[in-house]
Amino acid sequence: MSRLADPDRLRALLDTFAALSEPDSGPGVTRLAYTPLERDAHAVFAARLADLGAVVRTDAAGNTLAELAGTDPAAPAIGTGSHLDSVPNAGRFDGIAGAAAAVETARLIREHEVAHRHPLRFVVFAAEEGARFGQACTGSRIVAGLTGPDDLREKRDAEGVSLAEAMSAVGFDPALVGDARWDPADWAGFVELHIEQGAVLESEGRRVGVVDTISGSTRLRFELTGRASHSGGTPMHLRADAAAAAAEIVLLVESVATHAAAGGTRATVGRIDIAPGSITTIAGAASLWVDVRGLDRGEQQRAAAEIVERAAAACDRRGVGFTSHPLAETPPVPLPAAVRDVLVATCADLGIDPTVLASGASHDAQQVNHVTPTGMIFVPSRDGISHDPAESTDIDDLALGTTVLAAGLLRLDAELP
Ligand code: HGY
Ligand code: MN
Ligand code: MN
Repeated sequence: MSRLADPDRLRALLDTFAALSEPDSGPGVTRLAYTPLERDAHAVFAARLADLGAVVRTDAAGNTLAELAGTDPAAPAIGTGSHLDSVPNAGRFDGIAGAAAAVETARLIREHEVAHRHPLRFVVFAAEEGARFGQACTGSRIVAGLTGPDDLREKRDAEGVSLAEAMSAVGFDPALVGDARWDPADWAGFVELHIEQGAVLESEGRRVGVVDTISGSTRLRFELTGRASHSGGTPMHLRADAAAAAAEIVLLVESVATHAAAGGTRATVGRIDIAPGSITTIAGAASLWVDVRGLDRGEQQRAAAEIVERAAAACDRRGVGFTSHPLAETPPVPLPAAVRDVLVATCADLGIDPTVLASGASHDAQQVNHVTPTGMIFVPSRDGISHDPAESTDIDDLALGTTVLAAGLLRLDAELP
């Protein structure tokens, strides 16, 4: 299959997905997990694959799977895909790039009538982003057996809607998600294409990356209870200021990660809620959401524990109440060399010199790897920006990455049992 993936088709499909965004939600794309818009995006994906002759189904978790039969119906499947939900005010490429690449790969294989022994499955996972409920990769965690009905009731969004209620609202019964679990015997391998969401490829002048490890993440919510009182009448030494405590915690989170022993530890407070939020009232309450990432599991957990310990001490010193609430815990995942090496060799066949690198972001691939050997292809993110409307990837780079994906799947088809 000599022809490169078609940039114009990829651009048109990206535009179609990007148009599915919450009205009046501000700049960029807002298509949150388990919303009607996410379902609309899955419907577009399903229709494109059905037009190519794939057999399409939606599972009990809301994941969409499209299958092109291979020459050996008894063979396990090889898959590719990503996600179509977004963070608020996201860019046009996170997740969408991998879904569009999957559609284009299916098209190339069908148009060129390329024979393949294994069934090929093209998948978009539901609810990959943790932005709404805290837990990332819900759809892929469900297929990996890592999230079950009980987990879905406890996780809630900012409006208090549980994951289970959100699933029900778009037609899925959370009690049945066990039906979506994948059988490892039914799979031979999986590859996800994704934008890098960092600046390593761009800084090295490389157009394709192959991922060797995917960061883990520990996510926490801190609740601070101070004493709301008059900002003029209350002397500085008589305060229990929840906002000041929150500010101190933001800086200690940054400090812990900056001084972490093992490289690859990153920690962020991306959201703070302050109450009552009045210019003339000392904050009586604050909530902080903390995201600790790591390439070394022990260091990730150590950094998270140090953050909790130092945050509690800071609040104690200020007379501010402190509670810590775990939201999600995912270990870093080294991806199997067998798939990684096939992707590197595929790049070599195509005259591409890839960078092998770690992923700072989490991905569905790290959950799928619990079921079947999984690999990841990265395409560059301009200026390393992601989770922002300015997120951008050169469409020719996406086309090149898609060509590596298609060729890589076919090489896996030839090499896997
Ligand atoms: O949060 C992440 O790393 C990914 O974008 N879900
Ligand atoms: Mn993503
Ligand atoms: Mn993301």
